[in-house]
Amino acid sequence: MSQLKAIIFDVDGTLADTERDGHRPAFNAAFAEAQLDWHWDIARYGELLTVTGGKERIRYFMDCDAIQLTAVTDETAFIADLHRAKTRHYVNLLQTGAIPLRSGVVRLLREARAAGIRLAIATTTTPENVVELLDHCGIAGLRDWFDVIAAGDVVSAKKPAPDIFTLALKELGLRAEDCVAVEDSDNGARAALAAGLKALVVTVNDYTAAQSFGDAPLVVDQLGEPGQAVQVLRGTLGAASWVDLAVLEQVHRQAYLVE
Ligand code: XBP
Ligand code: MG
Repeated sequence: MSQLKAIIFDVDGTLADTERDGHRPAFNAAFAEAQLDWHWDIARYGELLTVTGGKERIRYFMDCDAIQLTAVTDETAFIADLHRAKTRHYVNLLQTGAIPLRSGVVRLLREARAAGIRLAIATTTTPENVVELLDHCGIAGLRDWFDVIAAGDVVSAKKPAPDIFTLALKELGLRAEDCVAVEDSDNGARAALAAGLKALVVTVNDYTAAQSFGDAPLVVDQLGEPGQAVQVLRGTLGAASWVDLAVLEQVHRQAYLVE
């Protein structure tokens, strides 16, 4: 078993609660701008989150509702244009600083850096969404804390396929057993596990709390902070009261013990 060398974070739902009040309104703004009478309410968006990736999610919605736009000759180009508008709306929102990082994220990132543990990102979302989130969350230079940002269409198969985690590992120059992954969703957990990242911590949110997360050894409601009680849904924090670096090291040790 090797030492823990890096932590690979998902972004949406993990670093920040971006979906309900970030991506969702940005999709709706793009639909309105394109004069489509589509509106994704909170519940419908939760169903659509089954599919990762914004362009893939739009196509899935059109398929589910059997939507055929007679004026559209090239559906792929239409979806790409609509998605570009969505990204513009989403980035505009991020630039207002409206989306904070989740509880415990900055604390854990700082602990990891202090211990010489490297940081990486493996996400489905569009790369500019990641840097704009990191640049506008109130921590100067945060994007530079990450050695690797693997994001979006650089892989052909999005989560739950392992590809984005495999790419992050390759760019880190590390093996799965050198790392811990932090995710928030079943799709993300399945992707991490399929890439061999058995040391996996899941921090759920309202959209994902009832999902299953494969064999993820630790599932909590948040990373937590001093004074904020963490609810443990699976596994144990040991003597800790929130998810600190020692907890990640424990998850890592346990995951790669010889069976
Ligand atoms: C995140 C996503 C993303 C965002 C939208 O999945 O599914 O698609 O909802 O981003 P994960 P884009 O957290 O599992 O990586 O619209 O930029 O694709
Ligand atoms: Mg996620």
